Amino acid sequence: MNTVADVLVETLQAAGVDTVFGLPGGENVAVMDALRRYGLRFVLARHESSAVFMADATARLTGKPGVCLTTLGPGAANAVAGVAHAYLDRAPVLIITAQTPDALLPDHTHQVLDLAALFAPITKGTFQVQPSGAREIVRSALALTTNARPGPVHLRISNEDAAQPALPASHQSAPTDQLPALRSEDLAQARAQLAQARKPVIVVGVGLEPEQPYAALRELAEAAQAPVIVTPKSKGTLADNHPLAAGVIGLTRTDPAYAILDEADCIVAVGFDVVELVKPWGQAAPLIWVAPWANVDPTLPAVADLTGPLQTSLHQLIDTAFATAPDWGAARVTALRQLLASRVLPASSTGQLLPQTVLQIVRQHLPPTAVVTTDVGSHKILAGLTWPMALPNRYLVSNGLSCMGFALPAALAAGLALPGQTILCLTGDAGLAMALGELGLLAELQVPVVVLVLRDNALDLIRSAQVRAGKPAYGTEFINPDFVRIAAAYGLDAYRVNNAAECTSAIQAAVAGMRPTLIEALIDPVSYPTTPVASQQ
Ligand SMILES: Cc1ncc(C[n+]2csc(CCOP(=O)(O)OP(=O)(O)O)c2C)c(N)n1
Ligand SMILES: [Mg+2]
Repeated sequence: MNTVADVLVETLQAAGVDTVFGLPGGENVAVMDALRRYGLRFVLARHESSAVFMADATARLTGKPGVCLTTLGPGAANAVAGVAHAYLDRAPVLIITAQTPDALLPDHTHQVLDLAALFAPITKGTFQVQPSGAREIVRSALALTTNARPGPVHLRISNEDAAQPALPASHQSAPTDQLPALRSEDLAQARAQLAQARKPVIVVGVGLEPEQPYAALRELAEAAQAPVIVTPKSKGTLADNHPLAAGVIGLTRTDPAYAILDEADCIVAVGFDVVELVKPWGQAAPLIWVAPWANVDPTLPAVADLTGPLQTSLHQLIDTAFATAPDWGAARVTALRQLLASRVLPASSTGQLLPQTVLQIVRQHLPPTAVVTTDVGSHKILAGLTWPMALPNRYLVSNGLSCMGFALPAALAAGLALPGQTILCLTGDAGLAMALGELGLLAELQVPVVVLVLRDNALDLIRSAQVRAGKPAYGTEFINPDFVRIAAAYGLDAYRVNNAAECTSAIQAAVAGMRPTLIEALIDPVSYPTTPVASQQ
């Protein structure tokens, strides 16, 4: 008879899961052995939150739920940042932890934490897997990760229960979110609003995955002549060289694309989630809500809620009789682009590379299909605002939570999900330090990840906040190790670059070699968009 562990793994396999990321403890032995026997790949992360980031990246790139595993108390606690990321970045991730057997409680307290309470605020649900109804609970937990607004779901299972024979359910299994149906009055209202708009704008967010209605979205934008504004997580939805691609919001309070959004007289929000914005949503223009989940948590004031599959809703809007002003659309986007192109970067006083120069050189040598992952800090804001994406769903970032330590594990998972694809992992020096152990996993996996660390010996974004507040830098500068020697010790190719020529040859070698490579770029952060301008200090 199949054990609970067998049933758990069979159910994952039936859902198309072939890889589990994690870091096991002694209480996971039965589940680990089932993973081995059923032939699932187990990827041993060096930190539990890395495993969750990897599960998220896998989910985004494969369209199937990502799965990770940790032990009880300490492993689960270490996974919290990752799970919180999955929660606020709307990632369909199943997190399986061990737990102390019920029979030992309450007298046994070693490593015992209330895991349901720990995960309740940062998951869509947390459930115990027991012999009775094991298959049903795993199946419905997996379904819950992707249902309506995606997010993480937690399963806990003791080693003792995992080794028991699985039994059919004697009780109702976990509920899934229900999606309200598209209402014809909302549709009519949306079309009427769009038909009278002179300056429509489409705002796109994280919710396009996994449905990927990119073509329908482009059709609607072109039919309406509506500029398309994306969030960091939806960069590339419309190729950045498309005449209607108006840029990104969600990085700073003054992202340039707000200039266009603020002029809109009708906003179509497609898979949009304000969790990505650093400032509260305050747009006065009438809003049409188009998403595969209900307009709740928080509810945006909307004239129409089109809730349901995106493709269906978008197609219903395309044949509206639009009345867009001739000087709107591509003309308005061109004007914004010209304004941004006319801005002059400050020069480096140290003679070091500007981050803009590094990114430009690296971009020139990367294949257009490359996946880009970024960490969190000044470098993320620069890349989010300026890195052009030609393809959708190739730009991975922690933005709802904005959690440091994301970029490297996400890049590793991308390397596994898309074999043979070059991956750029753009990270700050502090963010890399948080995930440094994963260089060991990179060396093991031998996926063609280029780790580009922008070394400024600072938590630059936080130091900038101090300077902007009129305070001196304090607790935000640090001494870095020699990243090149560390990478070399892991067996990776590694380069330090201090000028454009060195940067060019390093990225050329990394891309040609298709081997894991670290490039340490010594940069002057003076030109970051977040660096306070001297006259304003
Ligand atoms: C886990 C986590 N801790 C702290 C922060 C707050 N934080 C945001 S950016 C930043 C600085 C990151 O420094 P670095 O990785 O060097 O990037 P830089 O800003 O220098 O480009 C910090 C501490 C965070 N977002 N995530
Ligand atoms: Mg830094």
